[in-house]
Formats: sequence, C-alpha cells, structure tokens
Amino acid sequence: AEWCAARSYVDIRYEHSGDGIAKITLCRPEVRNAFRPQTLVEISDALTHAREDESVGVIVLTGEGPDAFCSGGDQRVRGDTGYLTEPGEPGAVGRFHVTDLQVQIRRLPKPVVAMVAGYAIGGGHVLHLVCDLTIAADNARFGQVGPKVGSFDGGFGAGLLAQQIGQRKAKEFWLLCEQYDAGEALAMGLVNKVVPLAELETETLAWCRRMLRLSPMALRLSKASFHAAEDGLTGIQQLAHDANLLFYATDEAKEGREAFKAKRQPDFARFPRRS
Ligand code: 2NE
Repeated sequence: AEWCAARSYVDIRYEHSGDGIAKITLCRPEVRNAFRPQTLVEISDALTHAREDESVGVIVLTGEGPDAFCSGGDQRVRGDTGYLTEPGEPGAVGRFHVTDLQVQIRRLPKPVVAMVAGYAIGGGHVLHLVCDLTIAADNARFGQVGPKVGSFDGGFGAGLLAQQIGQRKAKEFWLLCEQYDAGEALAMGLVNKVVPLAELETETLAWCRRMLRLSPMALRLSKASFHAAEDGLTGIQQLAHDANLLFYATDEAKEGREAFKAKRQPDFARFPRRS
C-alpha cells in the first residue's frame, strides 16, 4: 500500500492506506518497540481518530522493523508506583496507561488487526491478544515475562489468553515465562495466520480488505457480541448500546422522543408487541 501520514506523533506513526485501512506503528525499535506512557497516549489518540474517521474501516497495529511487534512496558521508565511519564522528576507518580488502551481496543467498533513480526512479549503480547485478529510473520515469537521482571497482567493478559489457548497452556505462559515461535502459536490458536516475513504486510492488508467488503454494522455487532460474553457488564453495555443505536431509527423510538419534545403523552399503541 501507498501509506500516507495522517497525523504526526513522536513514538508512533499513524498512516492511512487510502482505501479504508489505518495503520498504527510503534516506532521505538531500539528497545524492541517497548512502550512508555507517551507511546500509549499516542496510540490511544490515533485509535480515537481512526474510530471517528468514517473513511477508516479496519485498523492495523504493528511495530517498526522485523525484530519486534512490542516488548511491553519500557523498564527504564518503570518506577515504584507504575510507569513514569516524567522519569527523573522527584515525586513523579506512575500509572498503567496500558489498562485504558486495552479496553479502548476491545470497545472500538471497528476490527483491529495485530501485524506481528519478531517479538510480542510481556505487555506487548497482551496488546496482540486484545486485537481482534493476529497475522504473524514466520519470525514471530510470543511470550509473557511478568514473573521474570516482577510484574503480571491478571486481566486480559491471563483471562483472554486462557480463552484463546486454554487454561493449561495459558498458565504455562505465565508460570514458565518461555517463548513460543510462530508455528507453535498457530497450533495453539493464538494467531490467525503465519506467513513469511516478506509477505506479512501484503497478507495482513488482504485480510483487512476482505473485511472492508463486509457490512460495517454487522462487523461491529459481531465484535461486540464476542465481548458481551467475555467482558461481563461492560461487554453487554457495548452490545446493548449498539442495539439502542439501531432502535433509535425506528418510528417506535422516535415516537418517545417526539412526544417528549411536544410535551404530550407518547402513543405506542400502534406498535406491535412482537412475538
Ligand atoms: C524482547 C526481548 C526478548 C528481545 O531480546 P533480544 O535479545 O532480541 O534484544 P535485547 O538485546 O534484549 O534488547 C535490545 C535492546 O532493547 C532493550 C534492551 O534492554 C536492549 O537495550 P540495549 O542493551 O541495546 O541498550 N529492551 C528490550 N525490551 C525492553 C523493554 N521492555 N524495556 C526497556 N528496554 C528494552 C528482550 O529484549 C526482552 O525480554 N525484553 C524485556 C521484556 C520485558 O521485560 N517487558 C516488560 C514486561 S512487564 C509489562 O510489559 C507490563 C506489565 O506487566 C504490566 C503493565 C504494563 C506493562
């Protein structure tokens, strides 16, 4: 694709393909695309733009270069209270910006595809887990390292992993902190497709374009339907509000709105009590 820069950032690139695909690239290859707070704030901003932009139908999340998708939180800015926005500042209080980003990807009403070359490790592994699909290069390597570096992600990092590959294997990821290659990842159901590194982007874009030919609302509802079961009330909330969006277009819902505005009693008698 002929990528066109759509906004400018420091830690990431945000580009459009011109035919409905937005690409977000973590650009910190010197640290295997580890994220610092600013990286996550920028990804969140780019996702918001991709969401609001009606010309965008599918979003690709990837890392710069062949060595890494993402190696998780930048350990150099990890303080005693979380990851620091301004490391070195006395009294700086840390945070886990990645919590909000994971939820944002889950709630985003367009498909998000992880395009993984090289390492998807730690918090970087969880980022690909929360994407809707993962296309991997044959050099991809997957793993959790939390217990090795004094950390863990018991939210999506454990729960979604277990749903995707089963409890036994998910526990193995977290309790042994080993790495798994692309072939093993495919066999476990952790990724959707493995291709030679040179074909990674072509294949990923082909998958995106297949989705672009499909009904956007049905894709949105399909994604929300999966998460309704997986994310508890917040997942149900998304699906329910999507149903409400569609309901608003009906004469029945409009009658409620118009009656309120006209300060009269609504007349719902003409609407069927559907069987
Ligand atoms: C990713 C991995 C396996 C790559 O290994 P290799 O051998 O290919 O590269 P190397 O030499 O380890 O890394 C290259 C440079 O990148 C830095 C390294 O320190 C090294 O720097 P220099 O020696 O060239 O100066 N680097 C790599 N990952 C980094 C990181 N995450 N933060 C800062 N610098 C990093 C190997 O590098 C690796 O295992 N990396 C560490 C993975 C890790 O511990 N991630 C954090 C897990 S915790 C987390 O992500 C998290 C969470 O648990 C909860 C909330 C939020 C985040």
